[in-house]
Amino acid sequence: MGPMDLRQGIGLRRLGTTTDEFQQDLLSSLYYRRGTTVESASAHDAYDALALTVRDRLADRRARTAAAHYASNPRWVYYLSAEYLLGAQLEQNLLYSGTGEVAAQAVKALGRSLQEIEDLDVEPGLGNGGLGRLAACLVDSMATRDIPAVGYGIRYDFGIFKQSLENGGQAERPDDWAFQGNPWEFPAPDDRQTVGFYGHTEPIAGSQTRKRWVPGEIVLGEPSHMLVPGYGTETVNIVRLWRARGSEASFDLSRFSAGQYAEAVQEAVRAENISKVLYPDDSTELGRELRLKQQYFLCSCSLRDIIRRFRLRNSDWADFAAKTIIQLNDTHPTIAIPELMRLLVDEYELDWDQAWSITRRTFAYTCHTLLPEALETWPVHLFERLLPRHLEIIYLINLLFLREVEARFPGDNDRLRRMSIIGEGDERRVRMAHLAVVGTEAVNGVAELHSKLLRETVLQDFADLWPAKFQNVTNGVSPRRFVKLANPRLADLITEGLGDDGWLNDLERLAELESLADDAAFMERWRAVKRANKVDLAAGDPDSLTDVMIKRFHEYKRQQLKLLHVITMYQRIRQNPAGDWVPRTVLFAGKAAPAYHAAKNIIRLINAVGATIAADPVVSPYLKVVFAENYNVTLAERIIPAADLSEQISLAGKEASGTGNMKLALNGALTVGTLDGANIEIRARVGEENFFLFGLDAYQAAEVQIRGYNPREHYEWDTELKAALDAITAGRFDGAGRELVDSLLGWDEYLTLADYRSYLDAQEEVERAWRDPARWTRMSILNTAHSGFFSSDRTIADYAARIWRVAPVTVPKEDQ
Ligand code: GL4
Repeated sequence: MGPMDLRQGIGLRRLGTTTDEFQQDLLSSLYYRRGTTVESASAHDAYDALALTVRDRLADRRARTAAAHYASNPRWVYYLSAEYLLGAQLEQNLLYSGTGEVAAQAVKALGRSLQEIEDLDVEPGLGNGGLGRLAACLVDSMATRDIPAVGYGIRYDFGIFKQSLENGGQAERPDDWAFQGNPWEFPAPDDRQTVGFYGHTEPIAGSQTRKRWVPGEIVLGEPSHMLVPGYGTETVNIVRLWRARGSEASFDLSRFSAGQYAEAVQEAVRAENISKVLYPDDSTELGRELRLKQQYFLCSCSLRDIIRRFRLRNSDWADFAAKTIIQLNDTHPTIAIPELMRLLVDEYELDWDQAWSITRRTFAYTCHTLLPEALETWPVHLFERLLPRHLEIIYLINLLFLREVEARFPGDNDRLRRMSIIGEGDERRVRMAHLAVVGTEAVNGVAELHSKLLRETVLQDFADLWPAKFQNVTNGVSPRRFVKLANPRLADLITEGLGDDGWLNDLERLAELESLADDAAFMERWRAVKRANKVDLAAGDPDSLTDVMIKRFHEYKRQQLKLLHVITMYQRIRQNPAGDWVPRTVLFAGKAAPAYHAAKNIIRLINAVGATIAADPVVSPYLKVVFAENYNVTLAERIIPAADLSEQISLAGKEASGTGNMKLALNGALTVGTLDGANIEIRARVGEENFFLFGLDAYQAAEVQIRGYNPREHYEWDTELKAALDAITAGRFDGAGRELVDSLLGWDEYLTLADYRSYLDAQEEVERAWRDPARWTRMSILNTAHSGFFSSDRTIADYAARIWRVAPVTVPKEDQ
């Protein structure tokens, strides 16, 4: 039986493609799977019935994909990530299954509009920010590029918290995202895994390297998967998410019978806490024990699943690395390296050298940061207690590794100390980034500058030792989600301009728009699209310059710099109300980690400044500050199409890449930015005349810090800067922001004041361009035209060719 016969082989009918057939299936889903009728169906019944009906349209492609992959026994890509920000599923799956139009007709039978039903879609917020959304774009592009792949992650009960404003400050509520159930998910209890924690190790007679680990706690990992369809292809891959459960033995029936109800379930509760909640920190590391438990839980479950899958088709461990590549999304899943060693050596009885050779060829590591506070380290004593066997394995890996270093650089003890996997400070700590570099075949940064700085700074010693191991793979974004779904008006205009929609999976074709950048009729329509998107967003006057800064709140990203600009604009307008001011709507959105007080203070100040301006009849006609609550993928999809100006103003050398910068440029926003992360590559492609550059570059910034930076000099010298800071200190904005001023004048870690004047100059250039609509529109079209490189399809092509060395596997069509 060929793969195309899967359904016929078991006598199943094919699902119809007409509206009538779709409607029949929809009503059938409602009746048989939701167990209700049209008359009594709730809105959620309608949502679920539609979701199931759409999901069914992908199930056959999934079955054919699995069969084709199985038959070709390829090298599989396993993406290990603690975070996935998948975004809303219904609209995506309607698009990827080509059922959007029939569904819009068919739902009328339920007495509801498609829009109404889509509004019920809750996005699984299983990530913090850029890193989690990147994982989602990459799995989308792996499927689109026909790469056999599985994304592994954690099915957190609670995703990233819901943010609201209370008295101008951030308040957090838990995100019970699957409260209404999740129709997109297929539970697979048969593939459940058992994971150990704590306990001790025992020697095994006759073996030097093998040990028996006797865990003190046992937890079950139950997988479920969500479908990841490719666009314009048959492939449907999966993301497999693990949820922790107590074993049967974790329920203490005797205690329950004795009326000790809380005690009876305490062990089960402890187990289930592992996948209870996503840690809400982006680019910082708190070092909590439960976090390490989450990481190990993800890695142990996933590796056992990977091995199970390998053994379905293969019998020789010598083939493992040729059939398996495991990409580590940052250091969070690095514990997979000693875990694979443990499984191979202790459980499958391979000798150490063979196991190590397999392990090193199986893993690759992507680093997503340069910030020291984001580089994970764990106290040795914590490891010893939680994962005693893994610590022994890490010690042995380290010993052998340091011997290798010693052989290359004899007598260089300083180097040994710097490179060791164990850091010997006040407290001995396991350095996960070092372990990740030592245990992998390839290490990559996520933009040119970032990869270069990794080699020159944090990982310099490792780059000296293994220069060929270090690579760059510049990030990318999915044009399906961030243009087609988010910005249908622009997508239609592009398709019309190019003659077809082939650009959706061949994004470099956007370059063909260049010839339309001076076409008056096209330019007019381009402007009309942006305006209509602004009307939809309804954040401010659609004719004002919509200036957006949307990202996590972090001092290195410098929302405070944008805010100082806003305050200066406010003061200028007040001083000269009759001036010829460019009306602006400044829109901020983003979450701050709940324990990150400095970031939360910036949110508070933004809202206080916004309120002051709104209450000022002189300034408010020209300037409006909006804080959009609860930034997530769904909100990003509304804001990005409406943006005129994209704020990418991190201190150079701090933002590894950025991906919002790509999404905004792709949607025709112009960037004001520093020479940081992928901004550099965006500017090189869209042209320096179409990008507003300012600020110190990464090397200059480092030099300023080394020479000894005094922020007060800028304050004393720059009267506008002084006036802005003094206004905050004087309590002009409801008293908010004084801690910010103290930190800016005290040390200003991210050189905000040093870049202030250059930033304001760039903003004047922005206004000059804006006053000339033809010039602005041309620049906008050229930004879109030259952003094709930033498709995550290109990113995946790079990983596939240079890191994974895998080729696509074509899934046959149904009737081939
Ligand atoms: C991040 C980087 O901060 C961000 O620049 C990058 O675009 C993203 C994806 O590579 O990864 N690293 C961490 S940690 N969070 C991020 O968003």
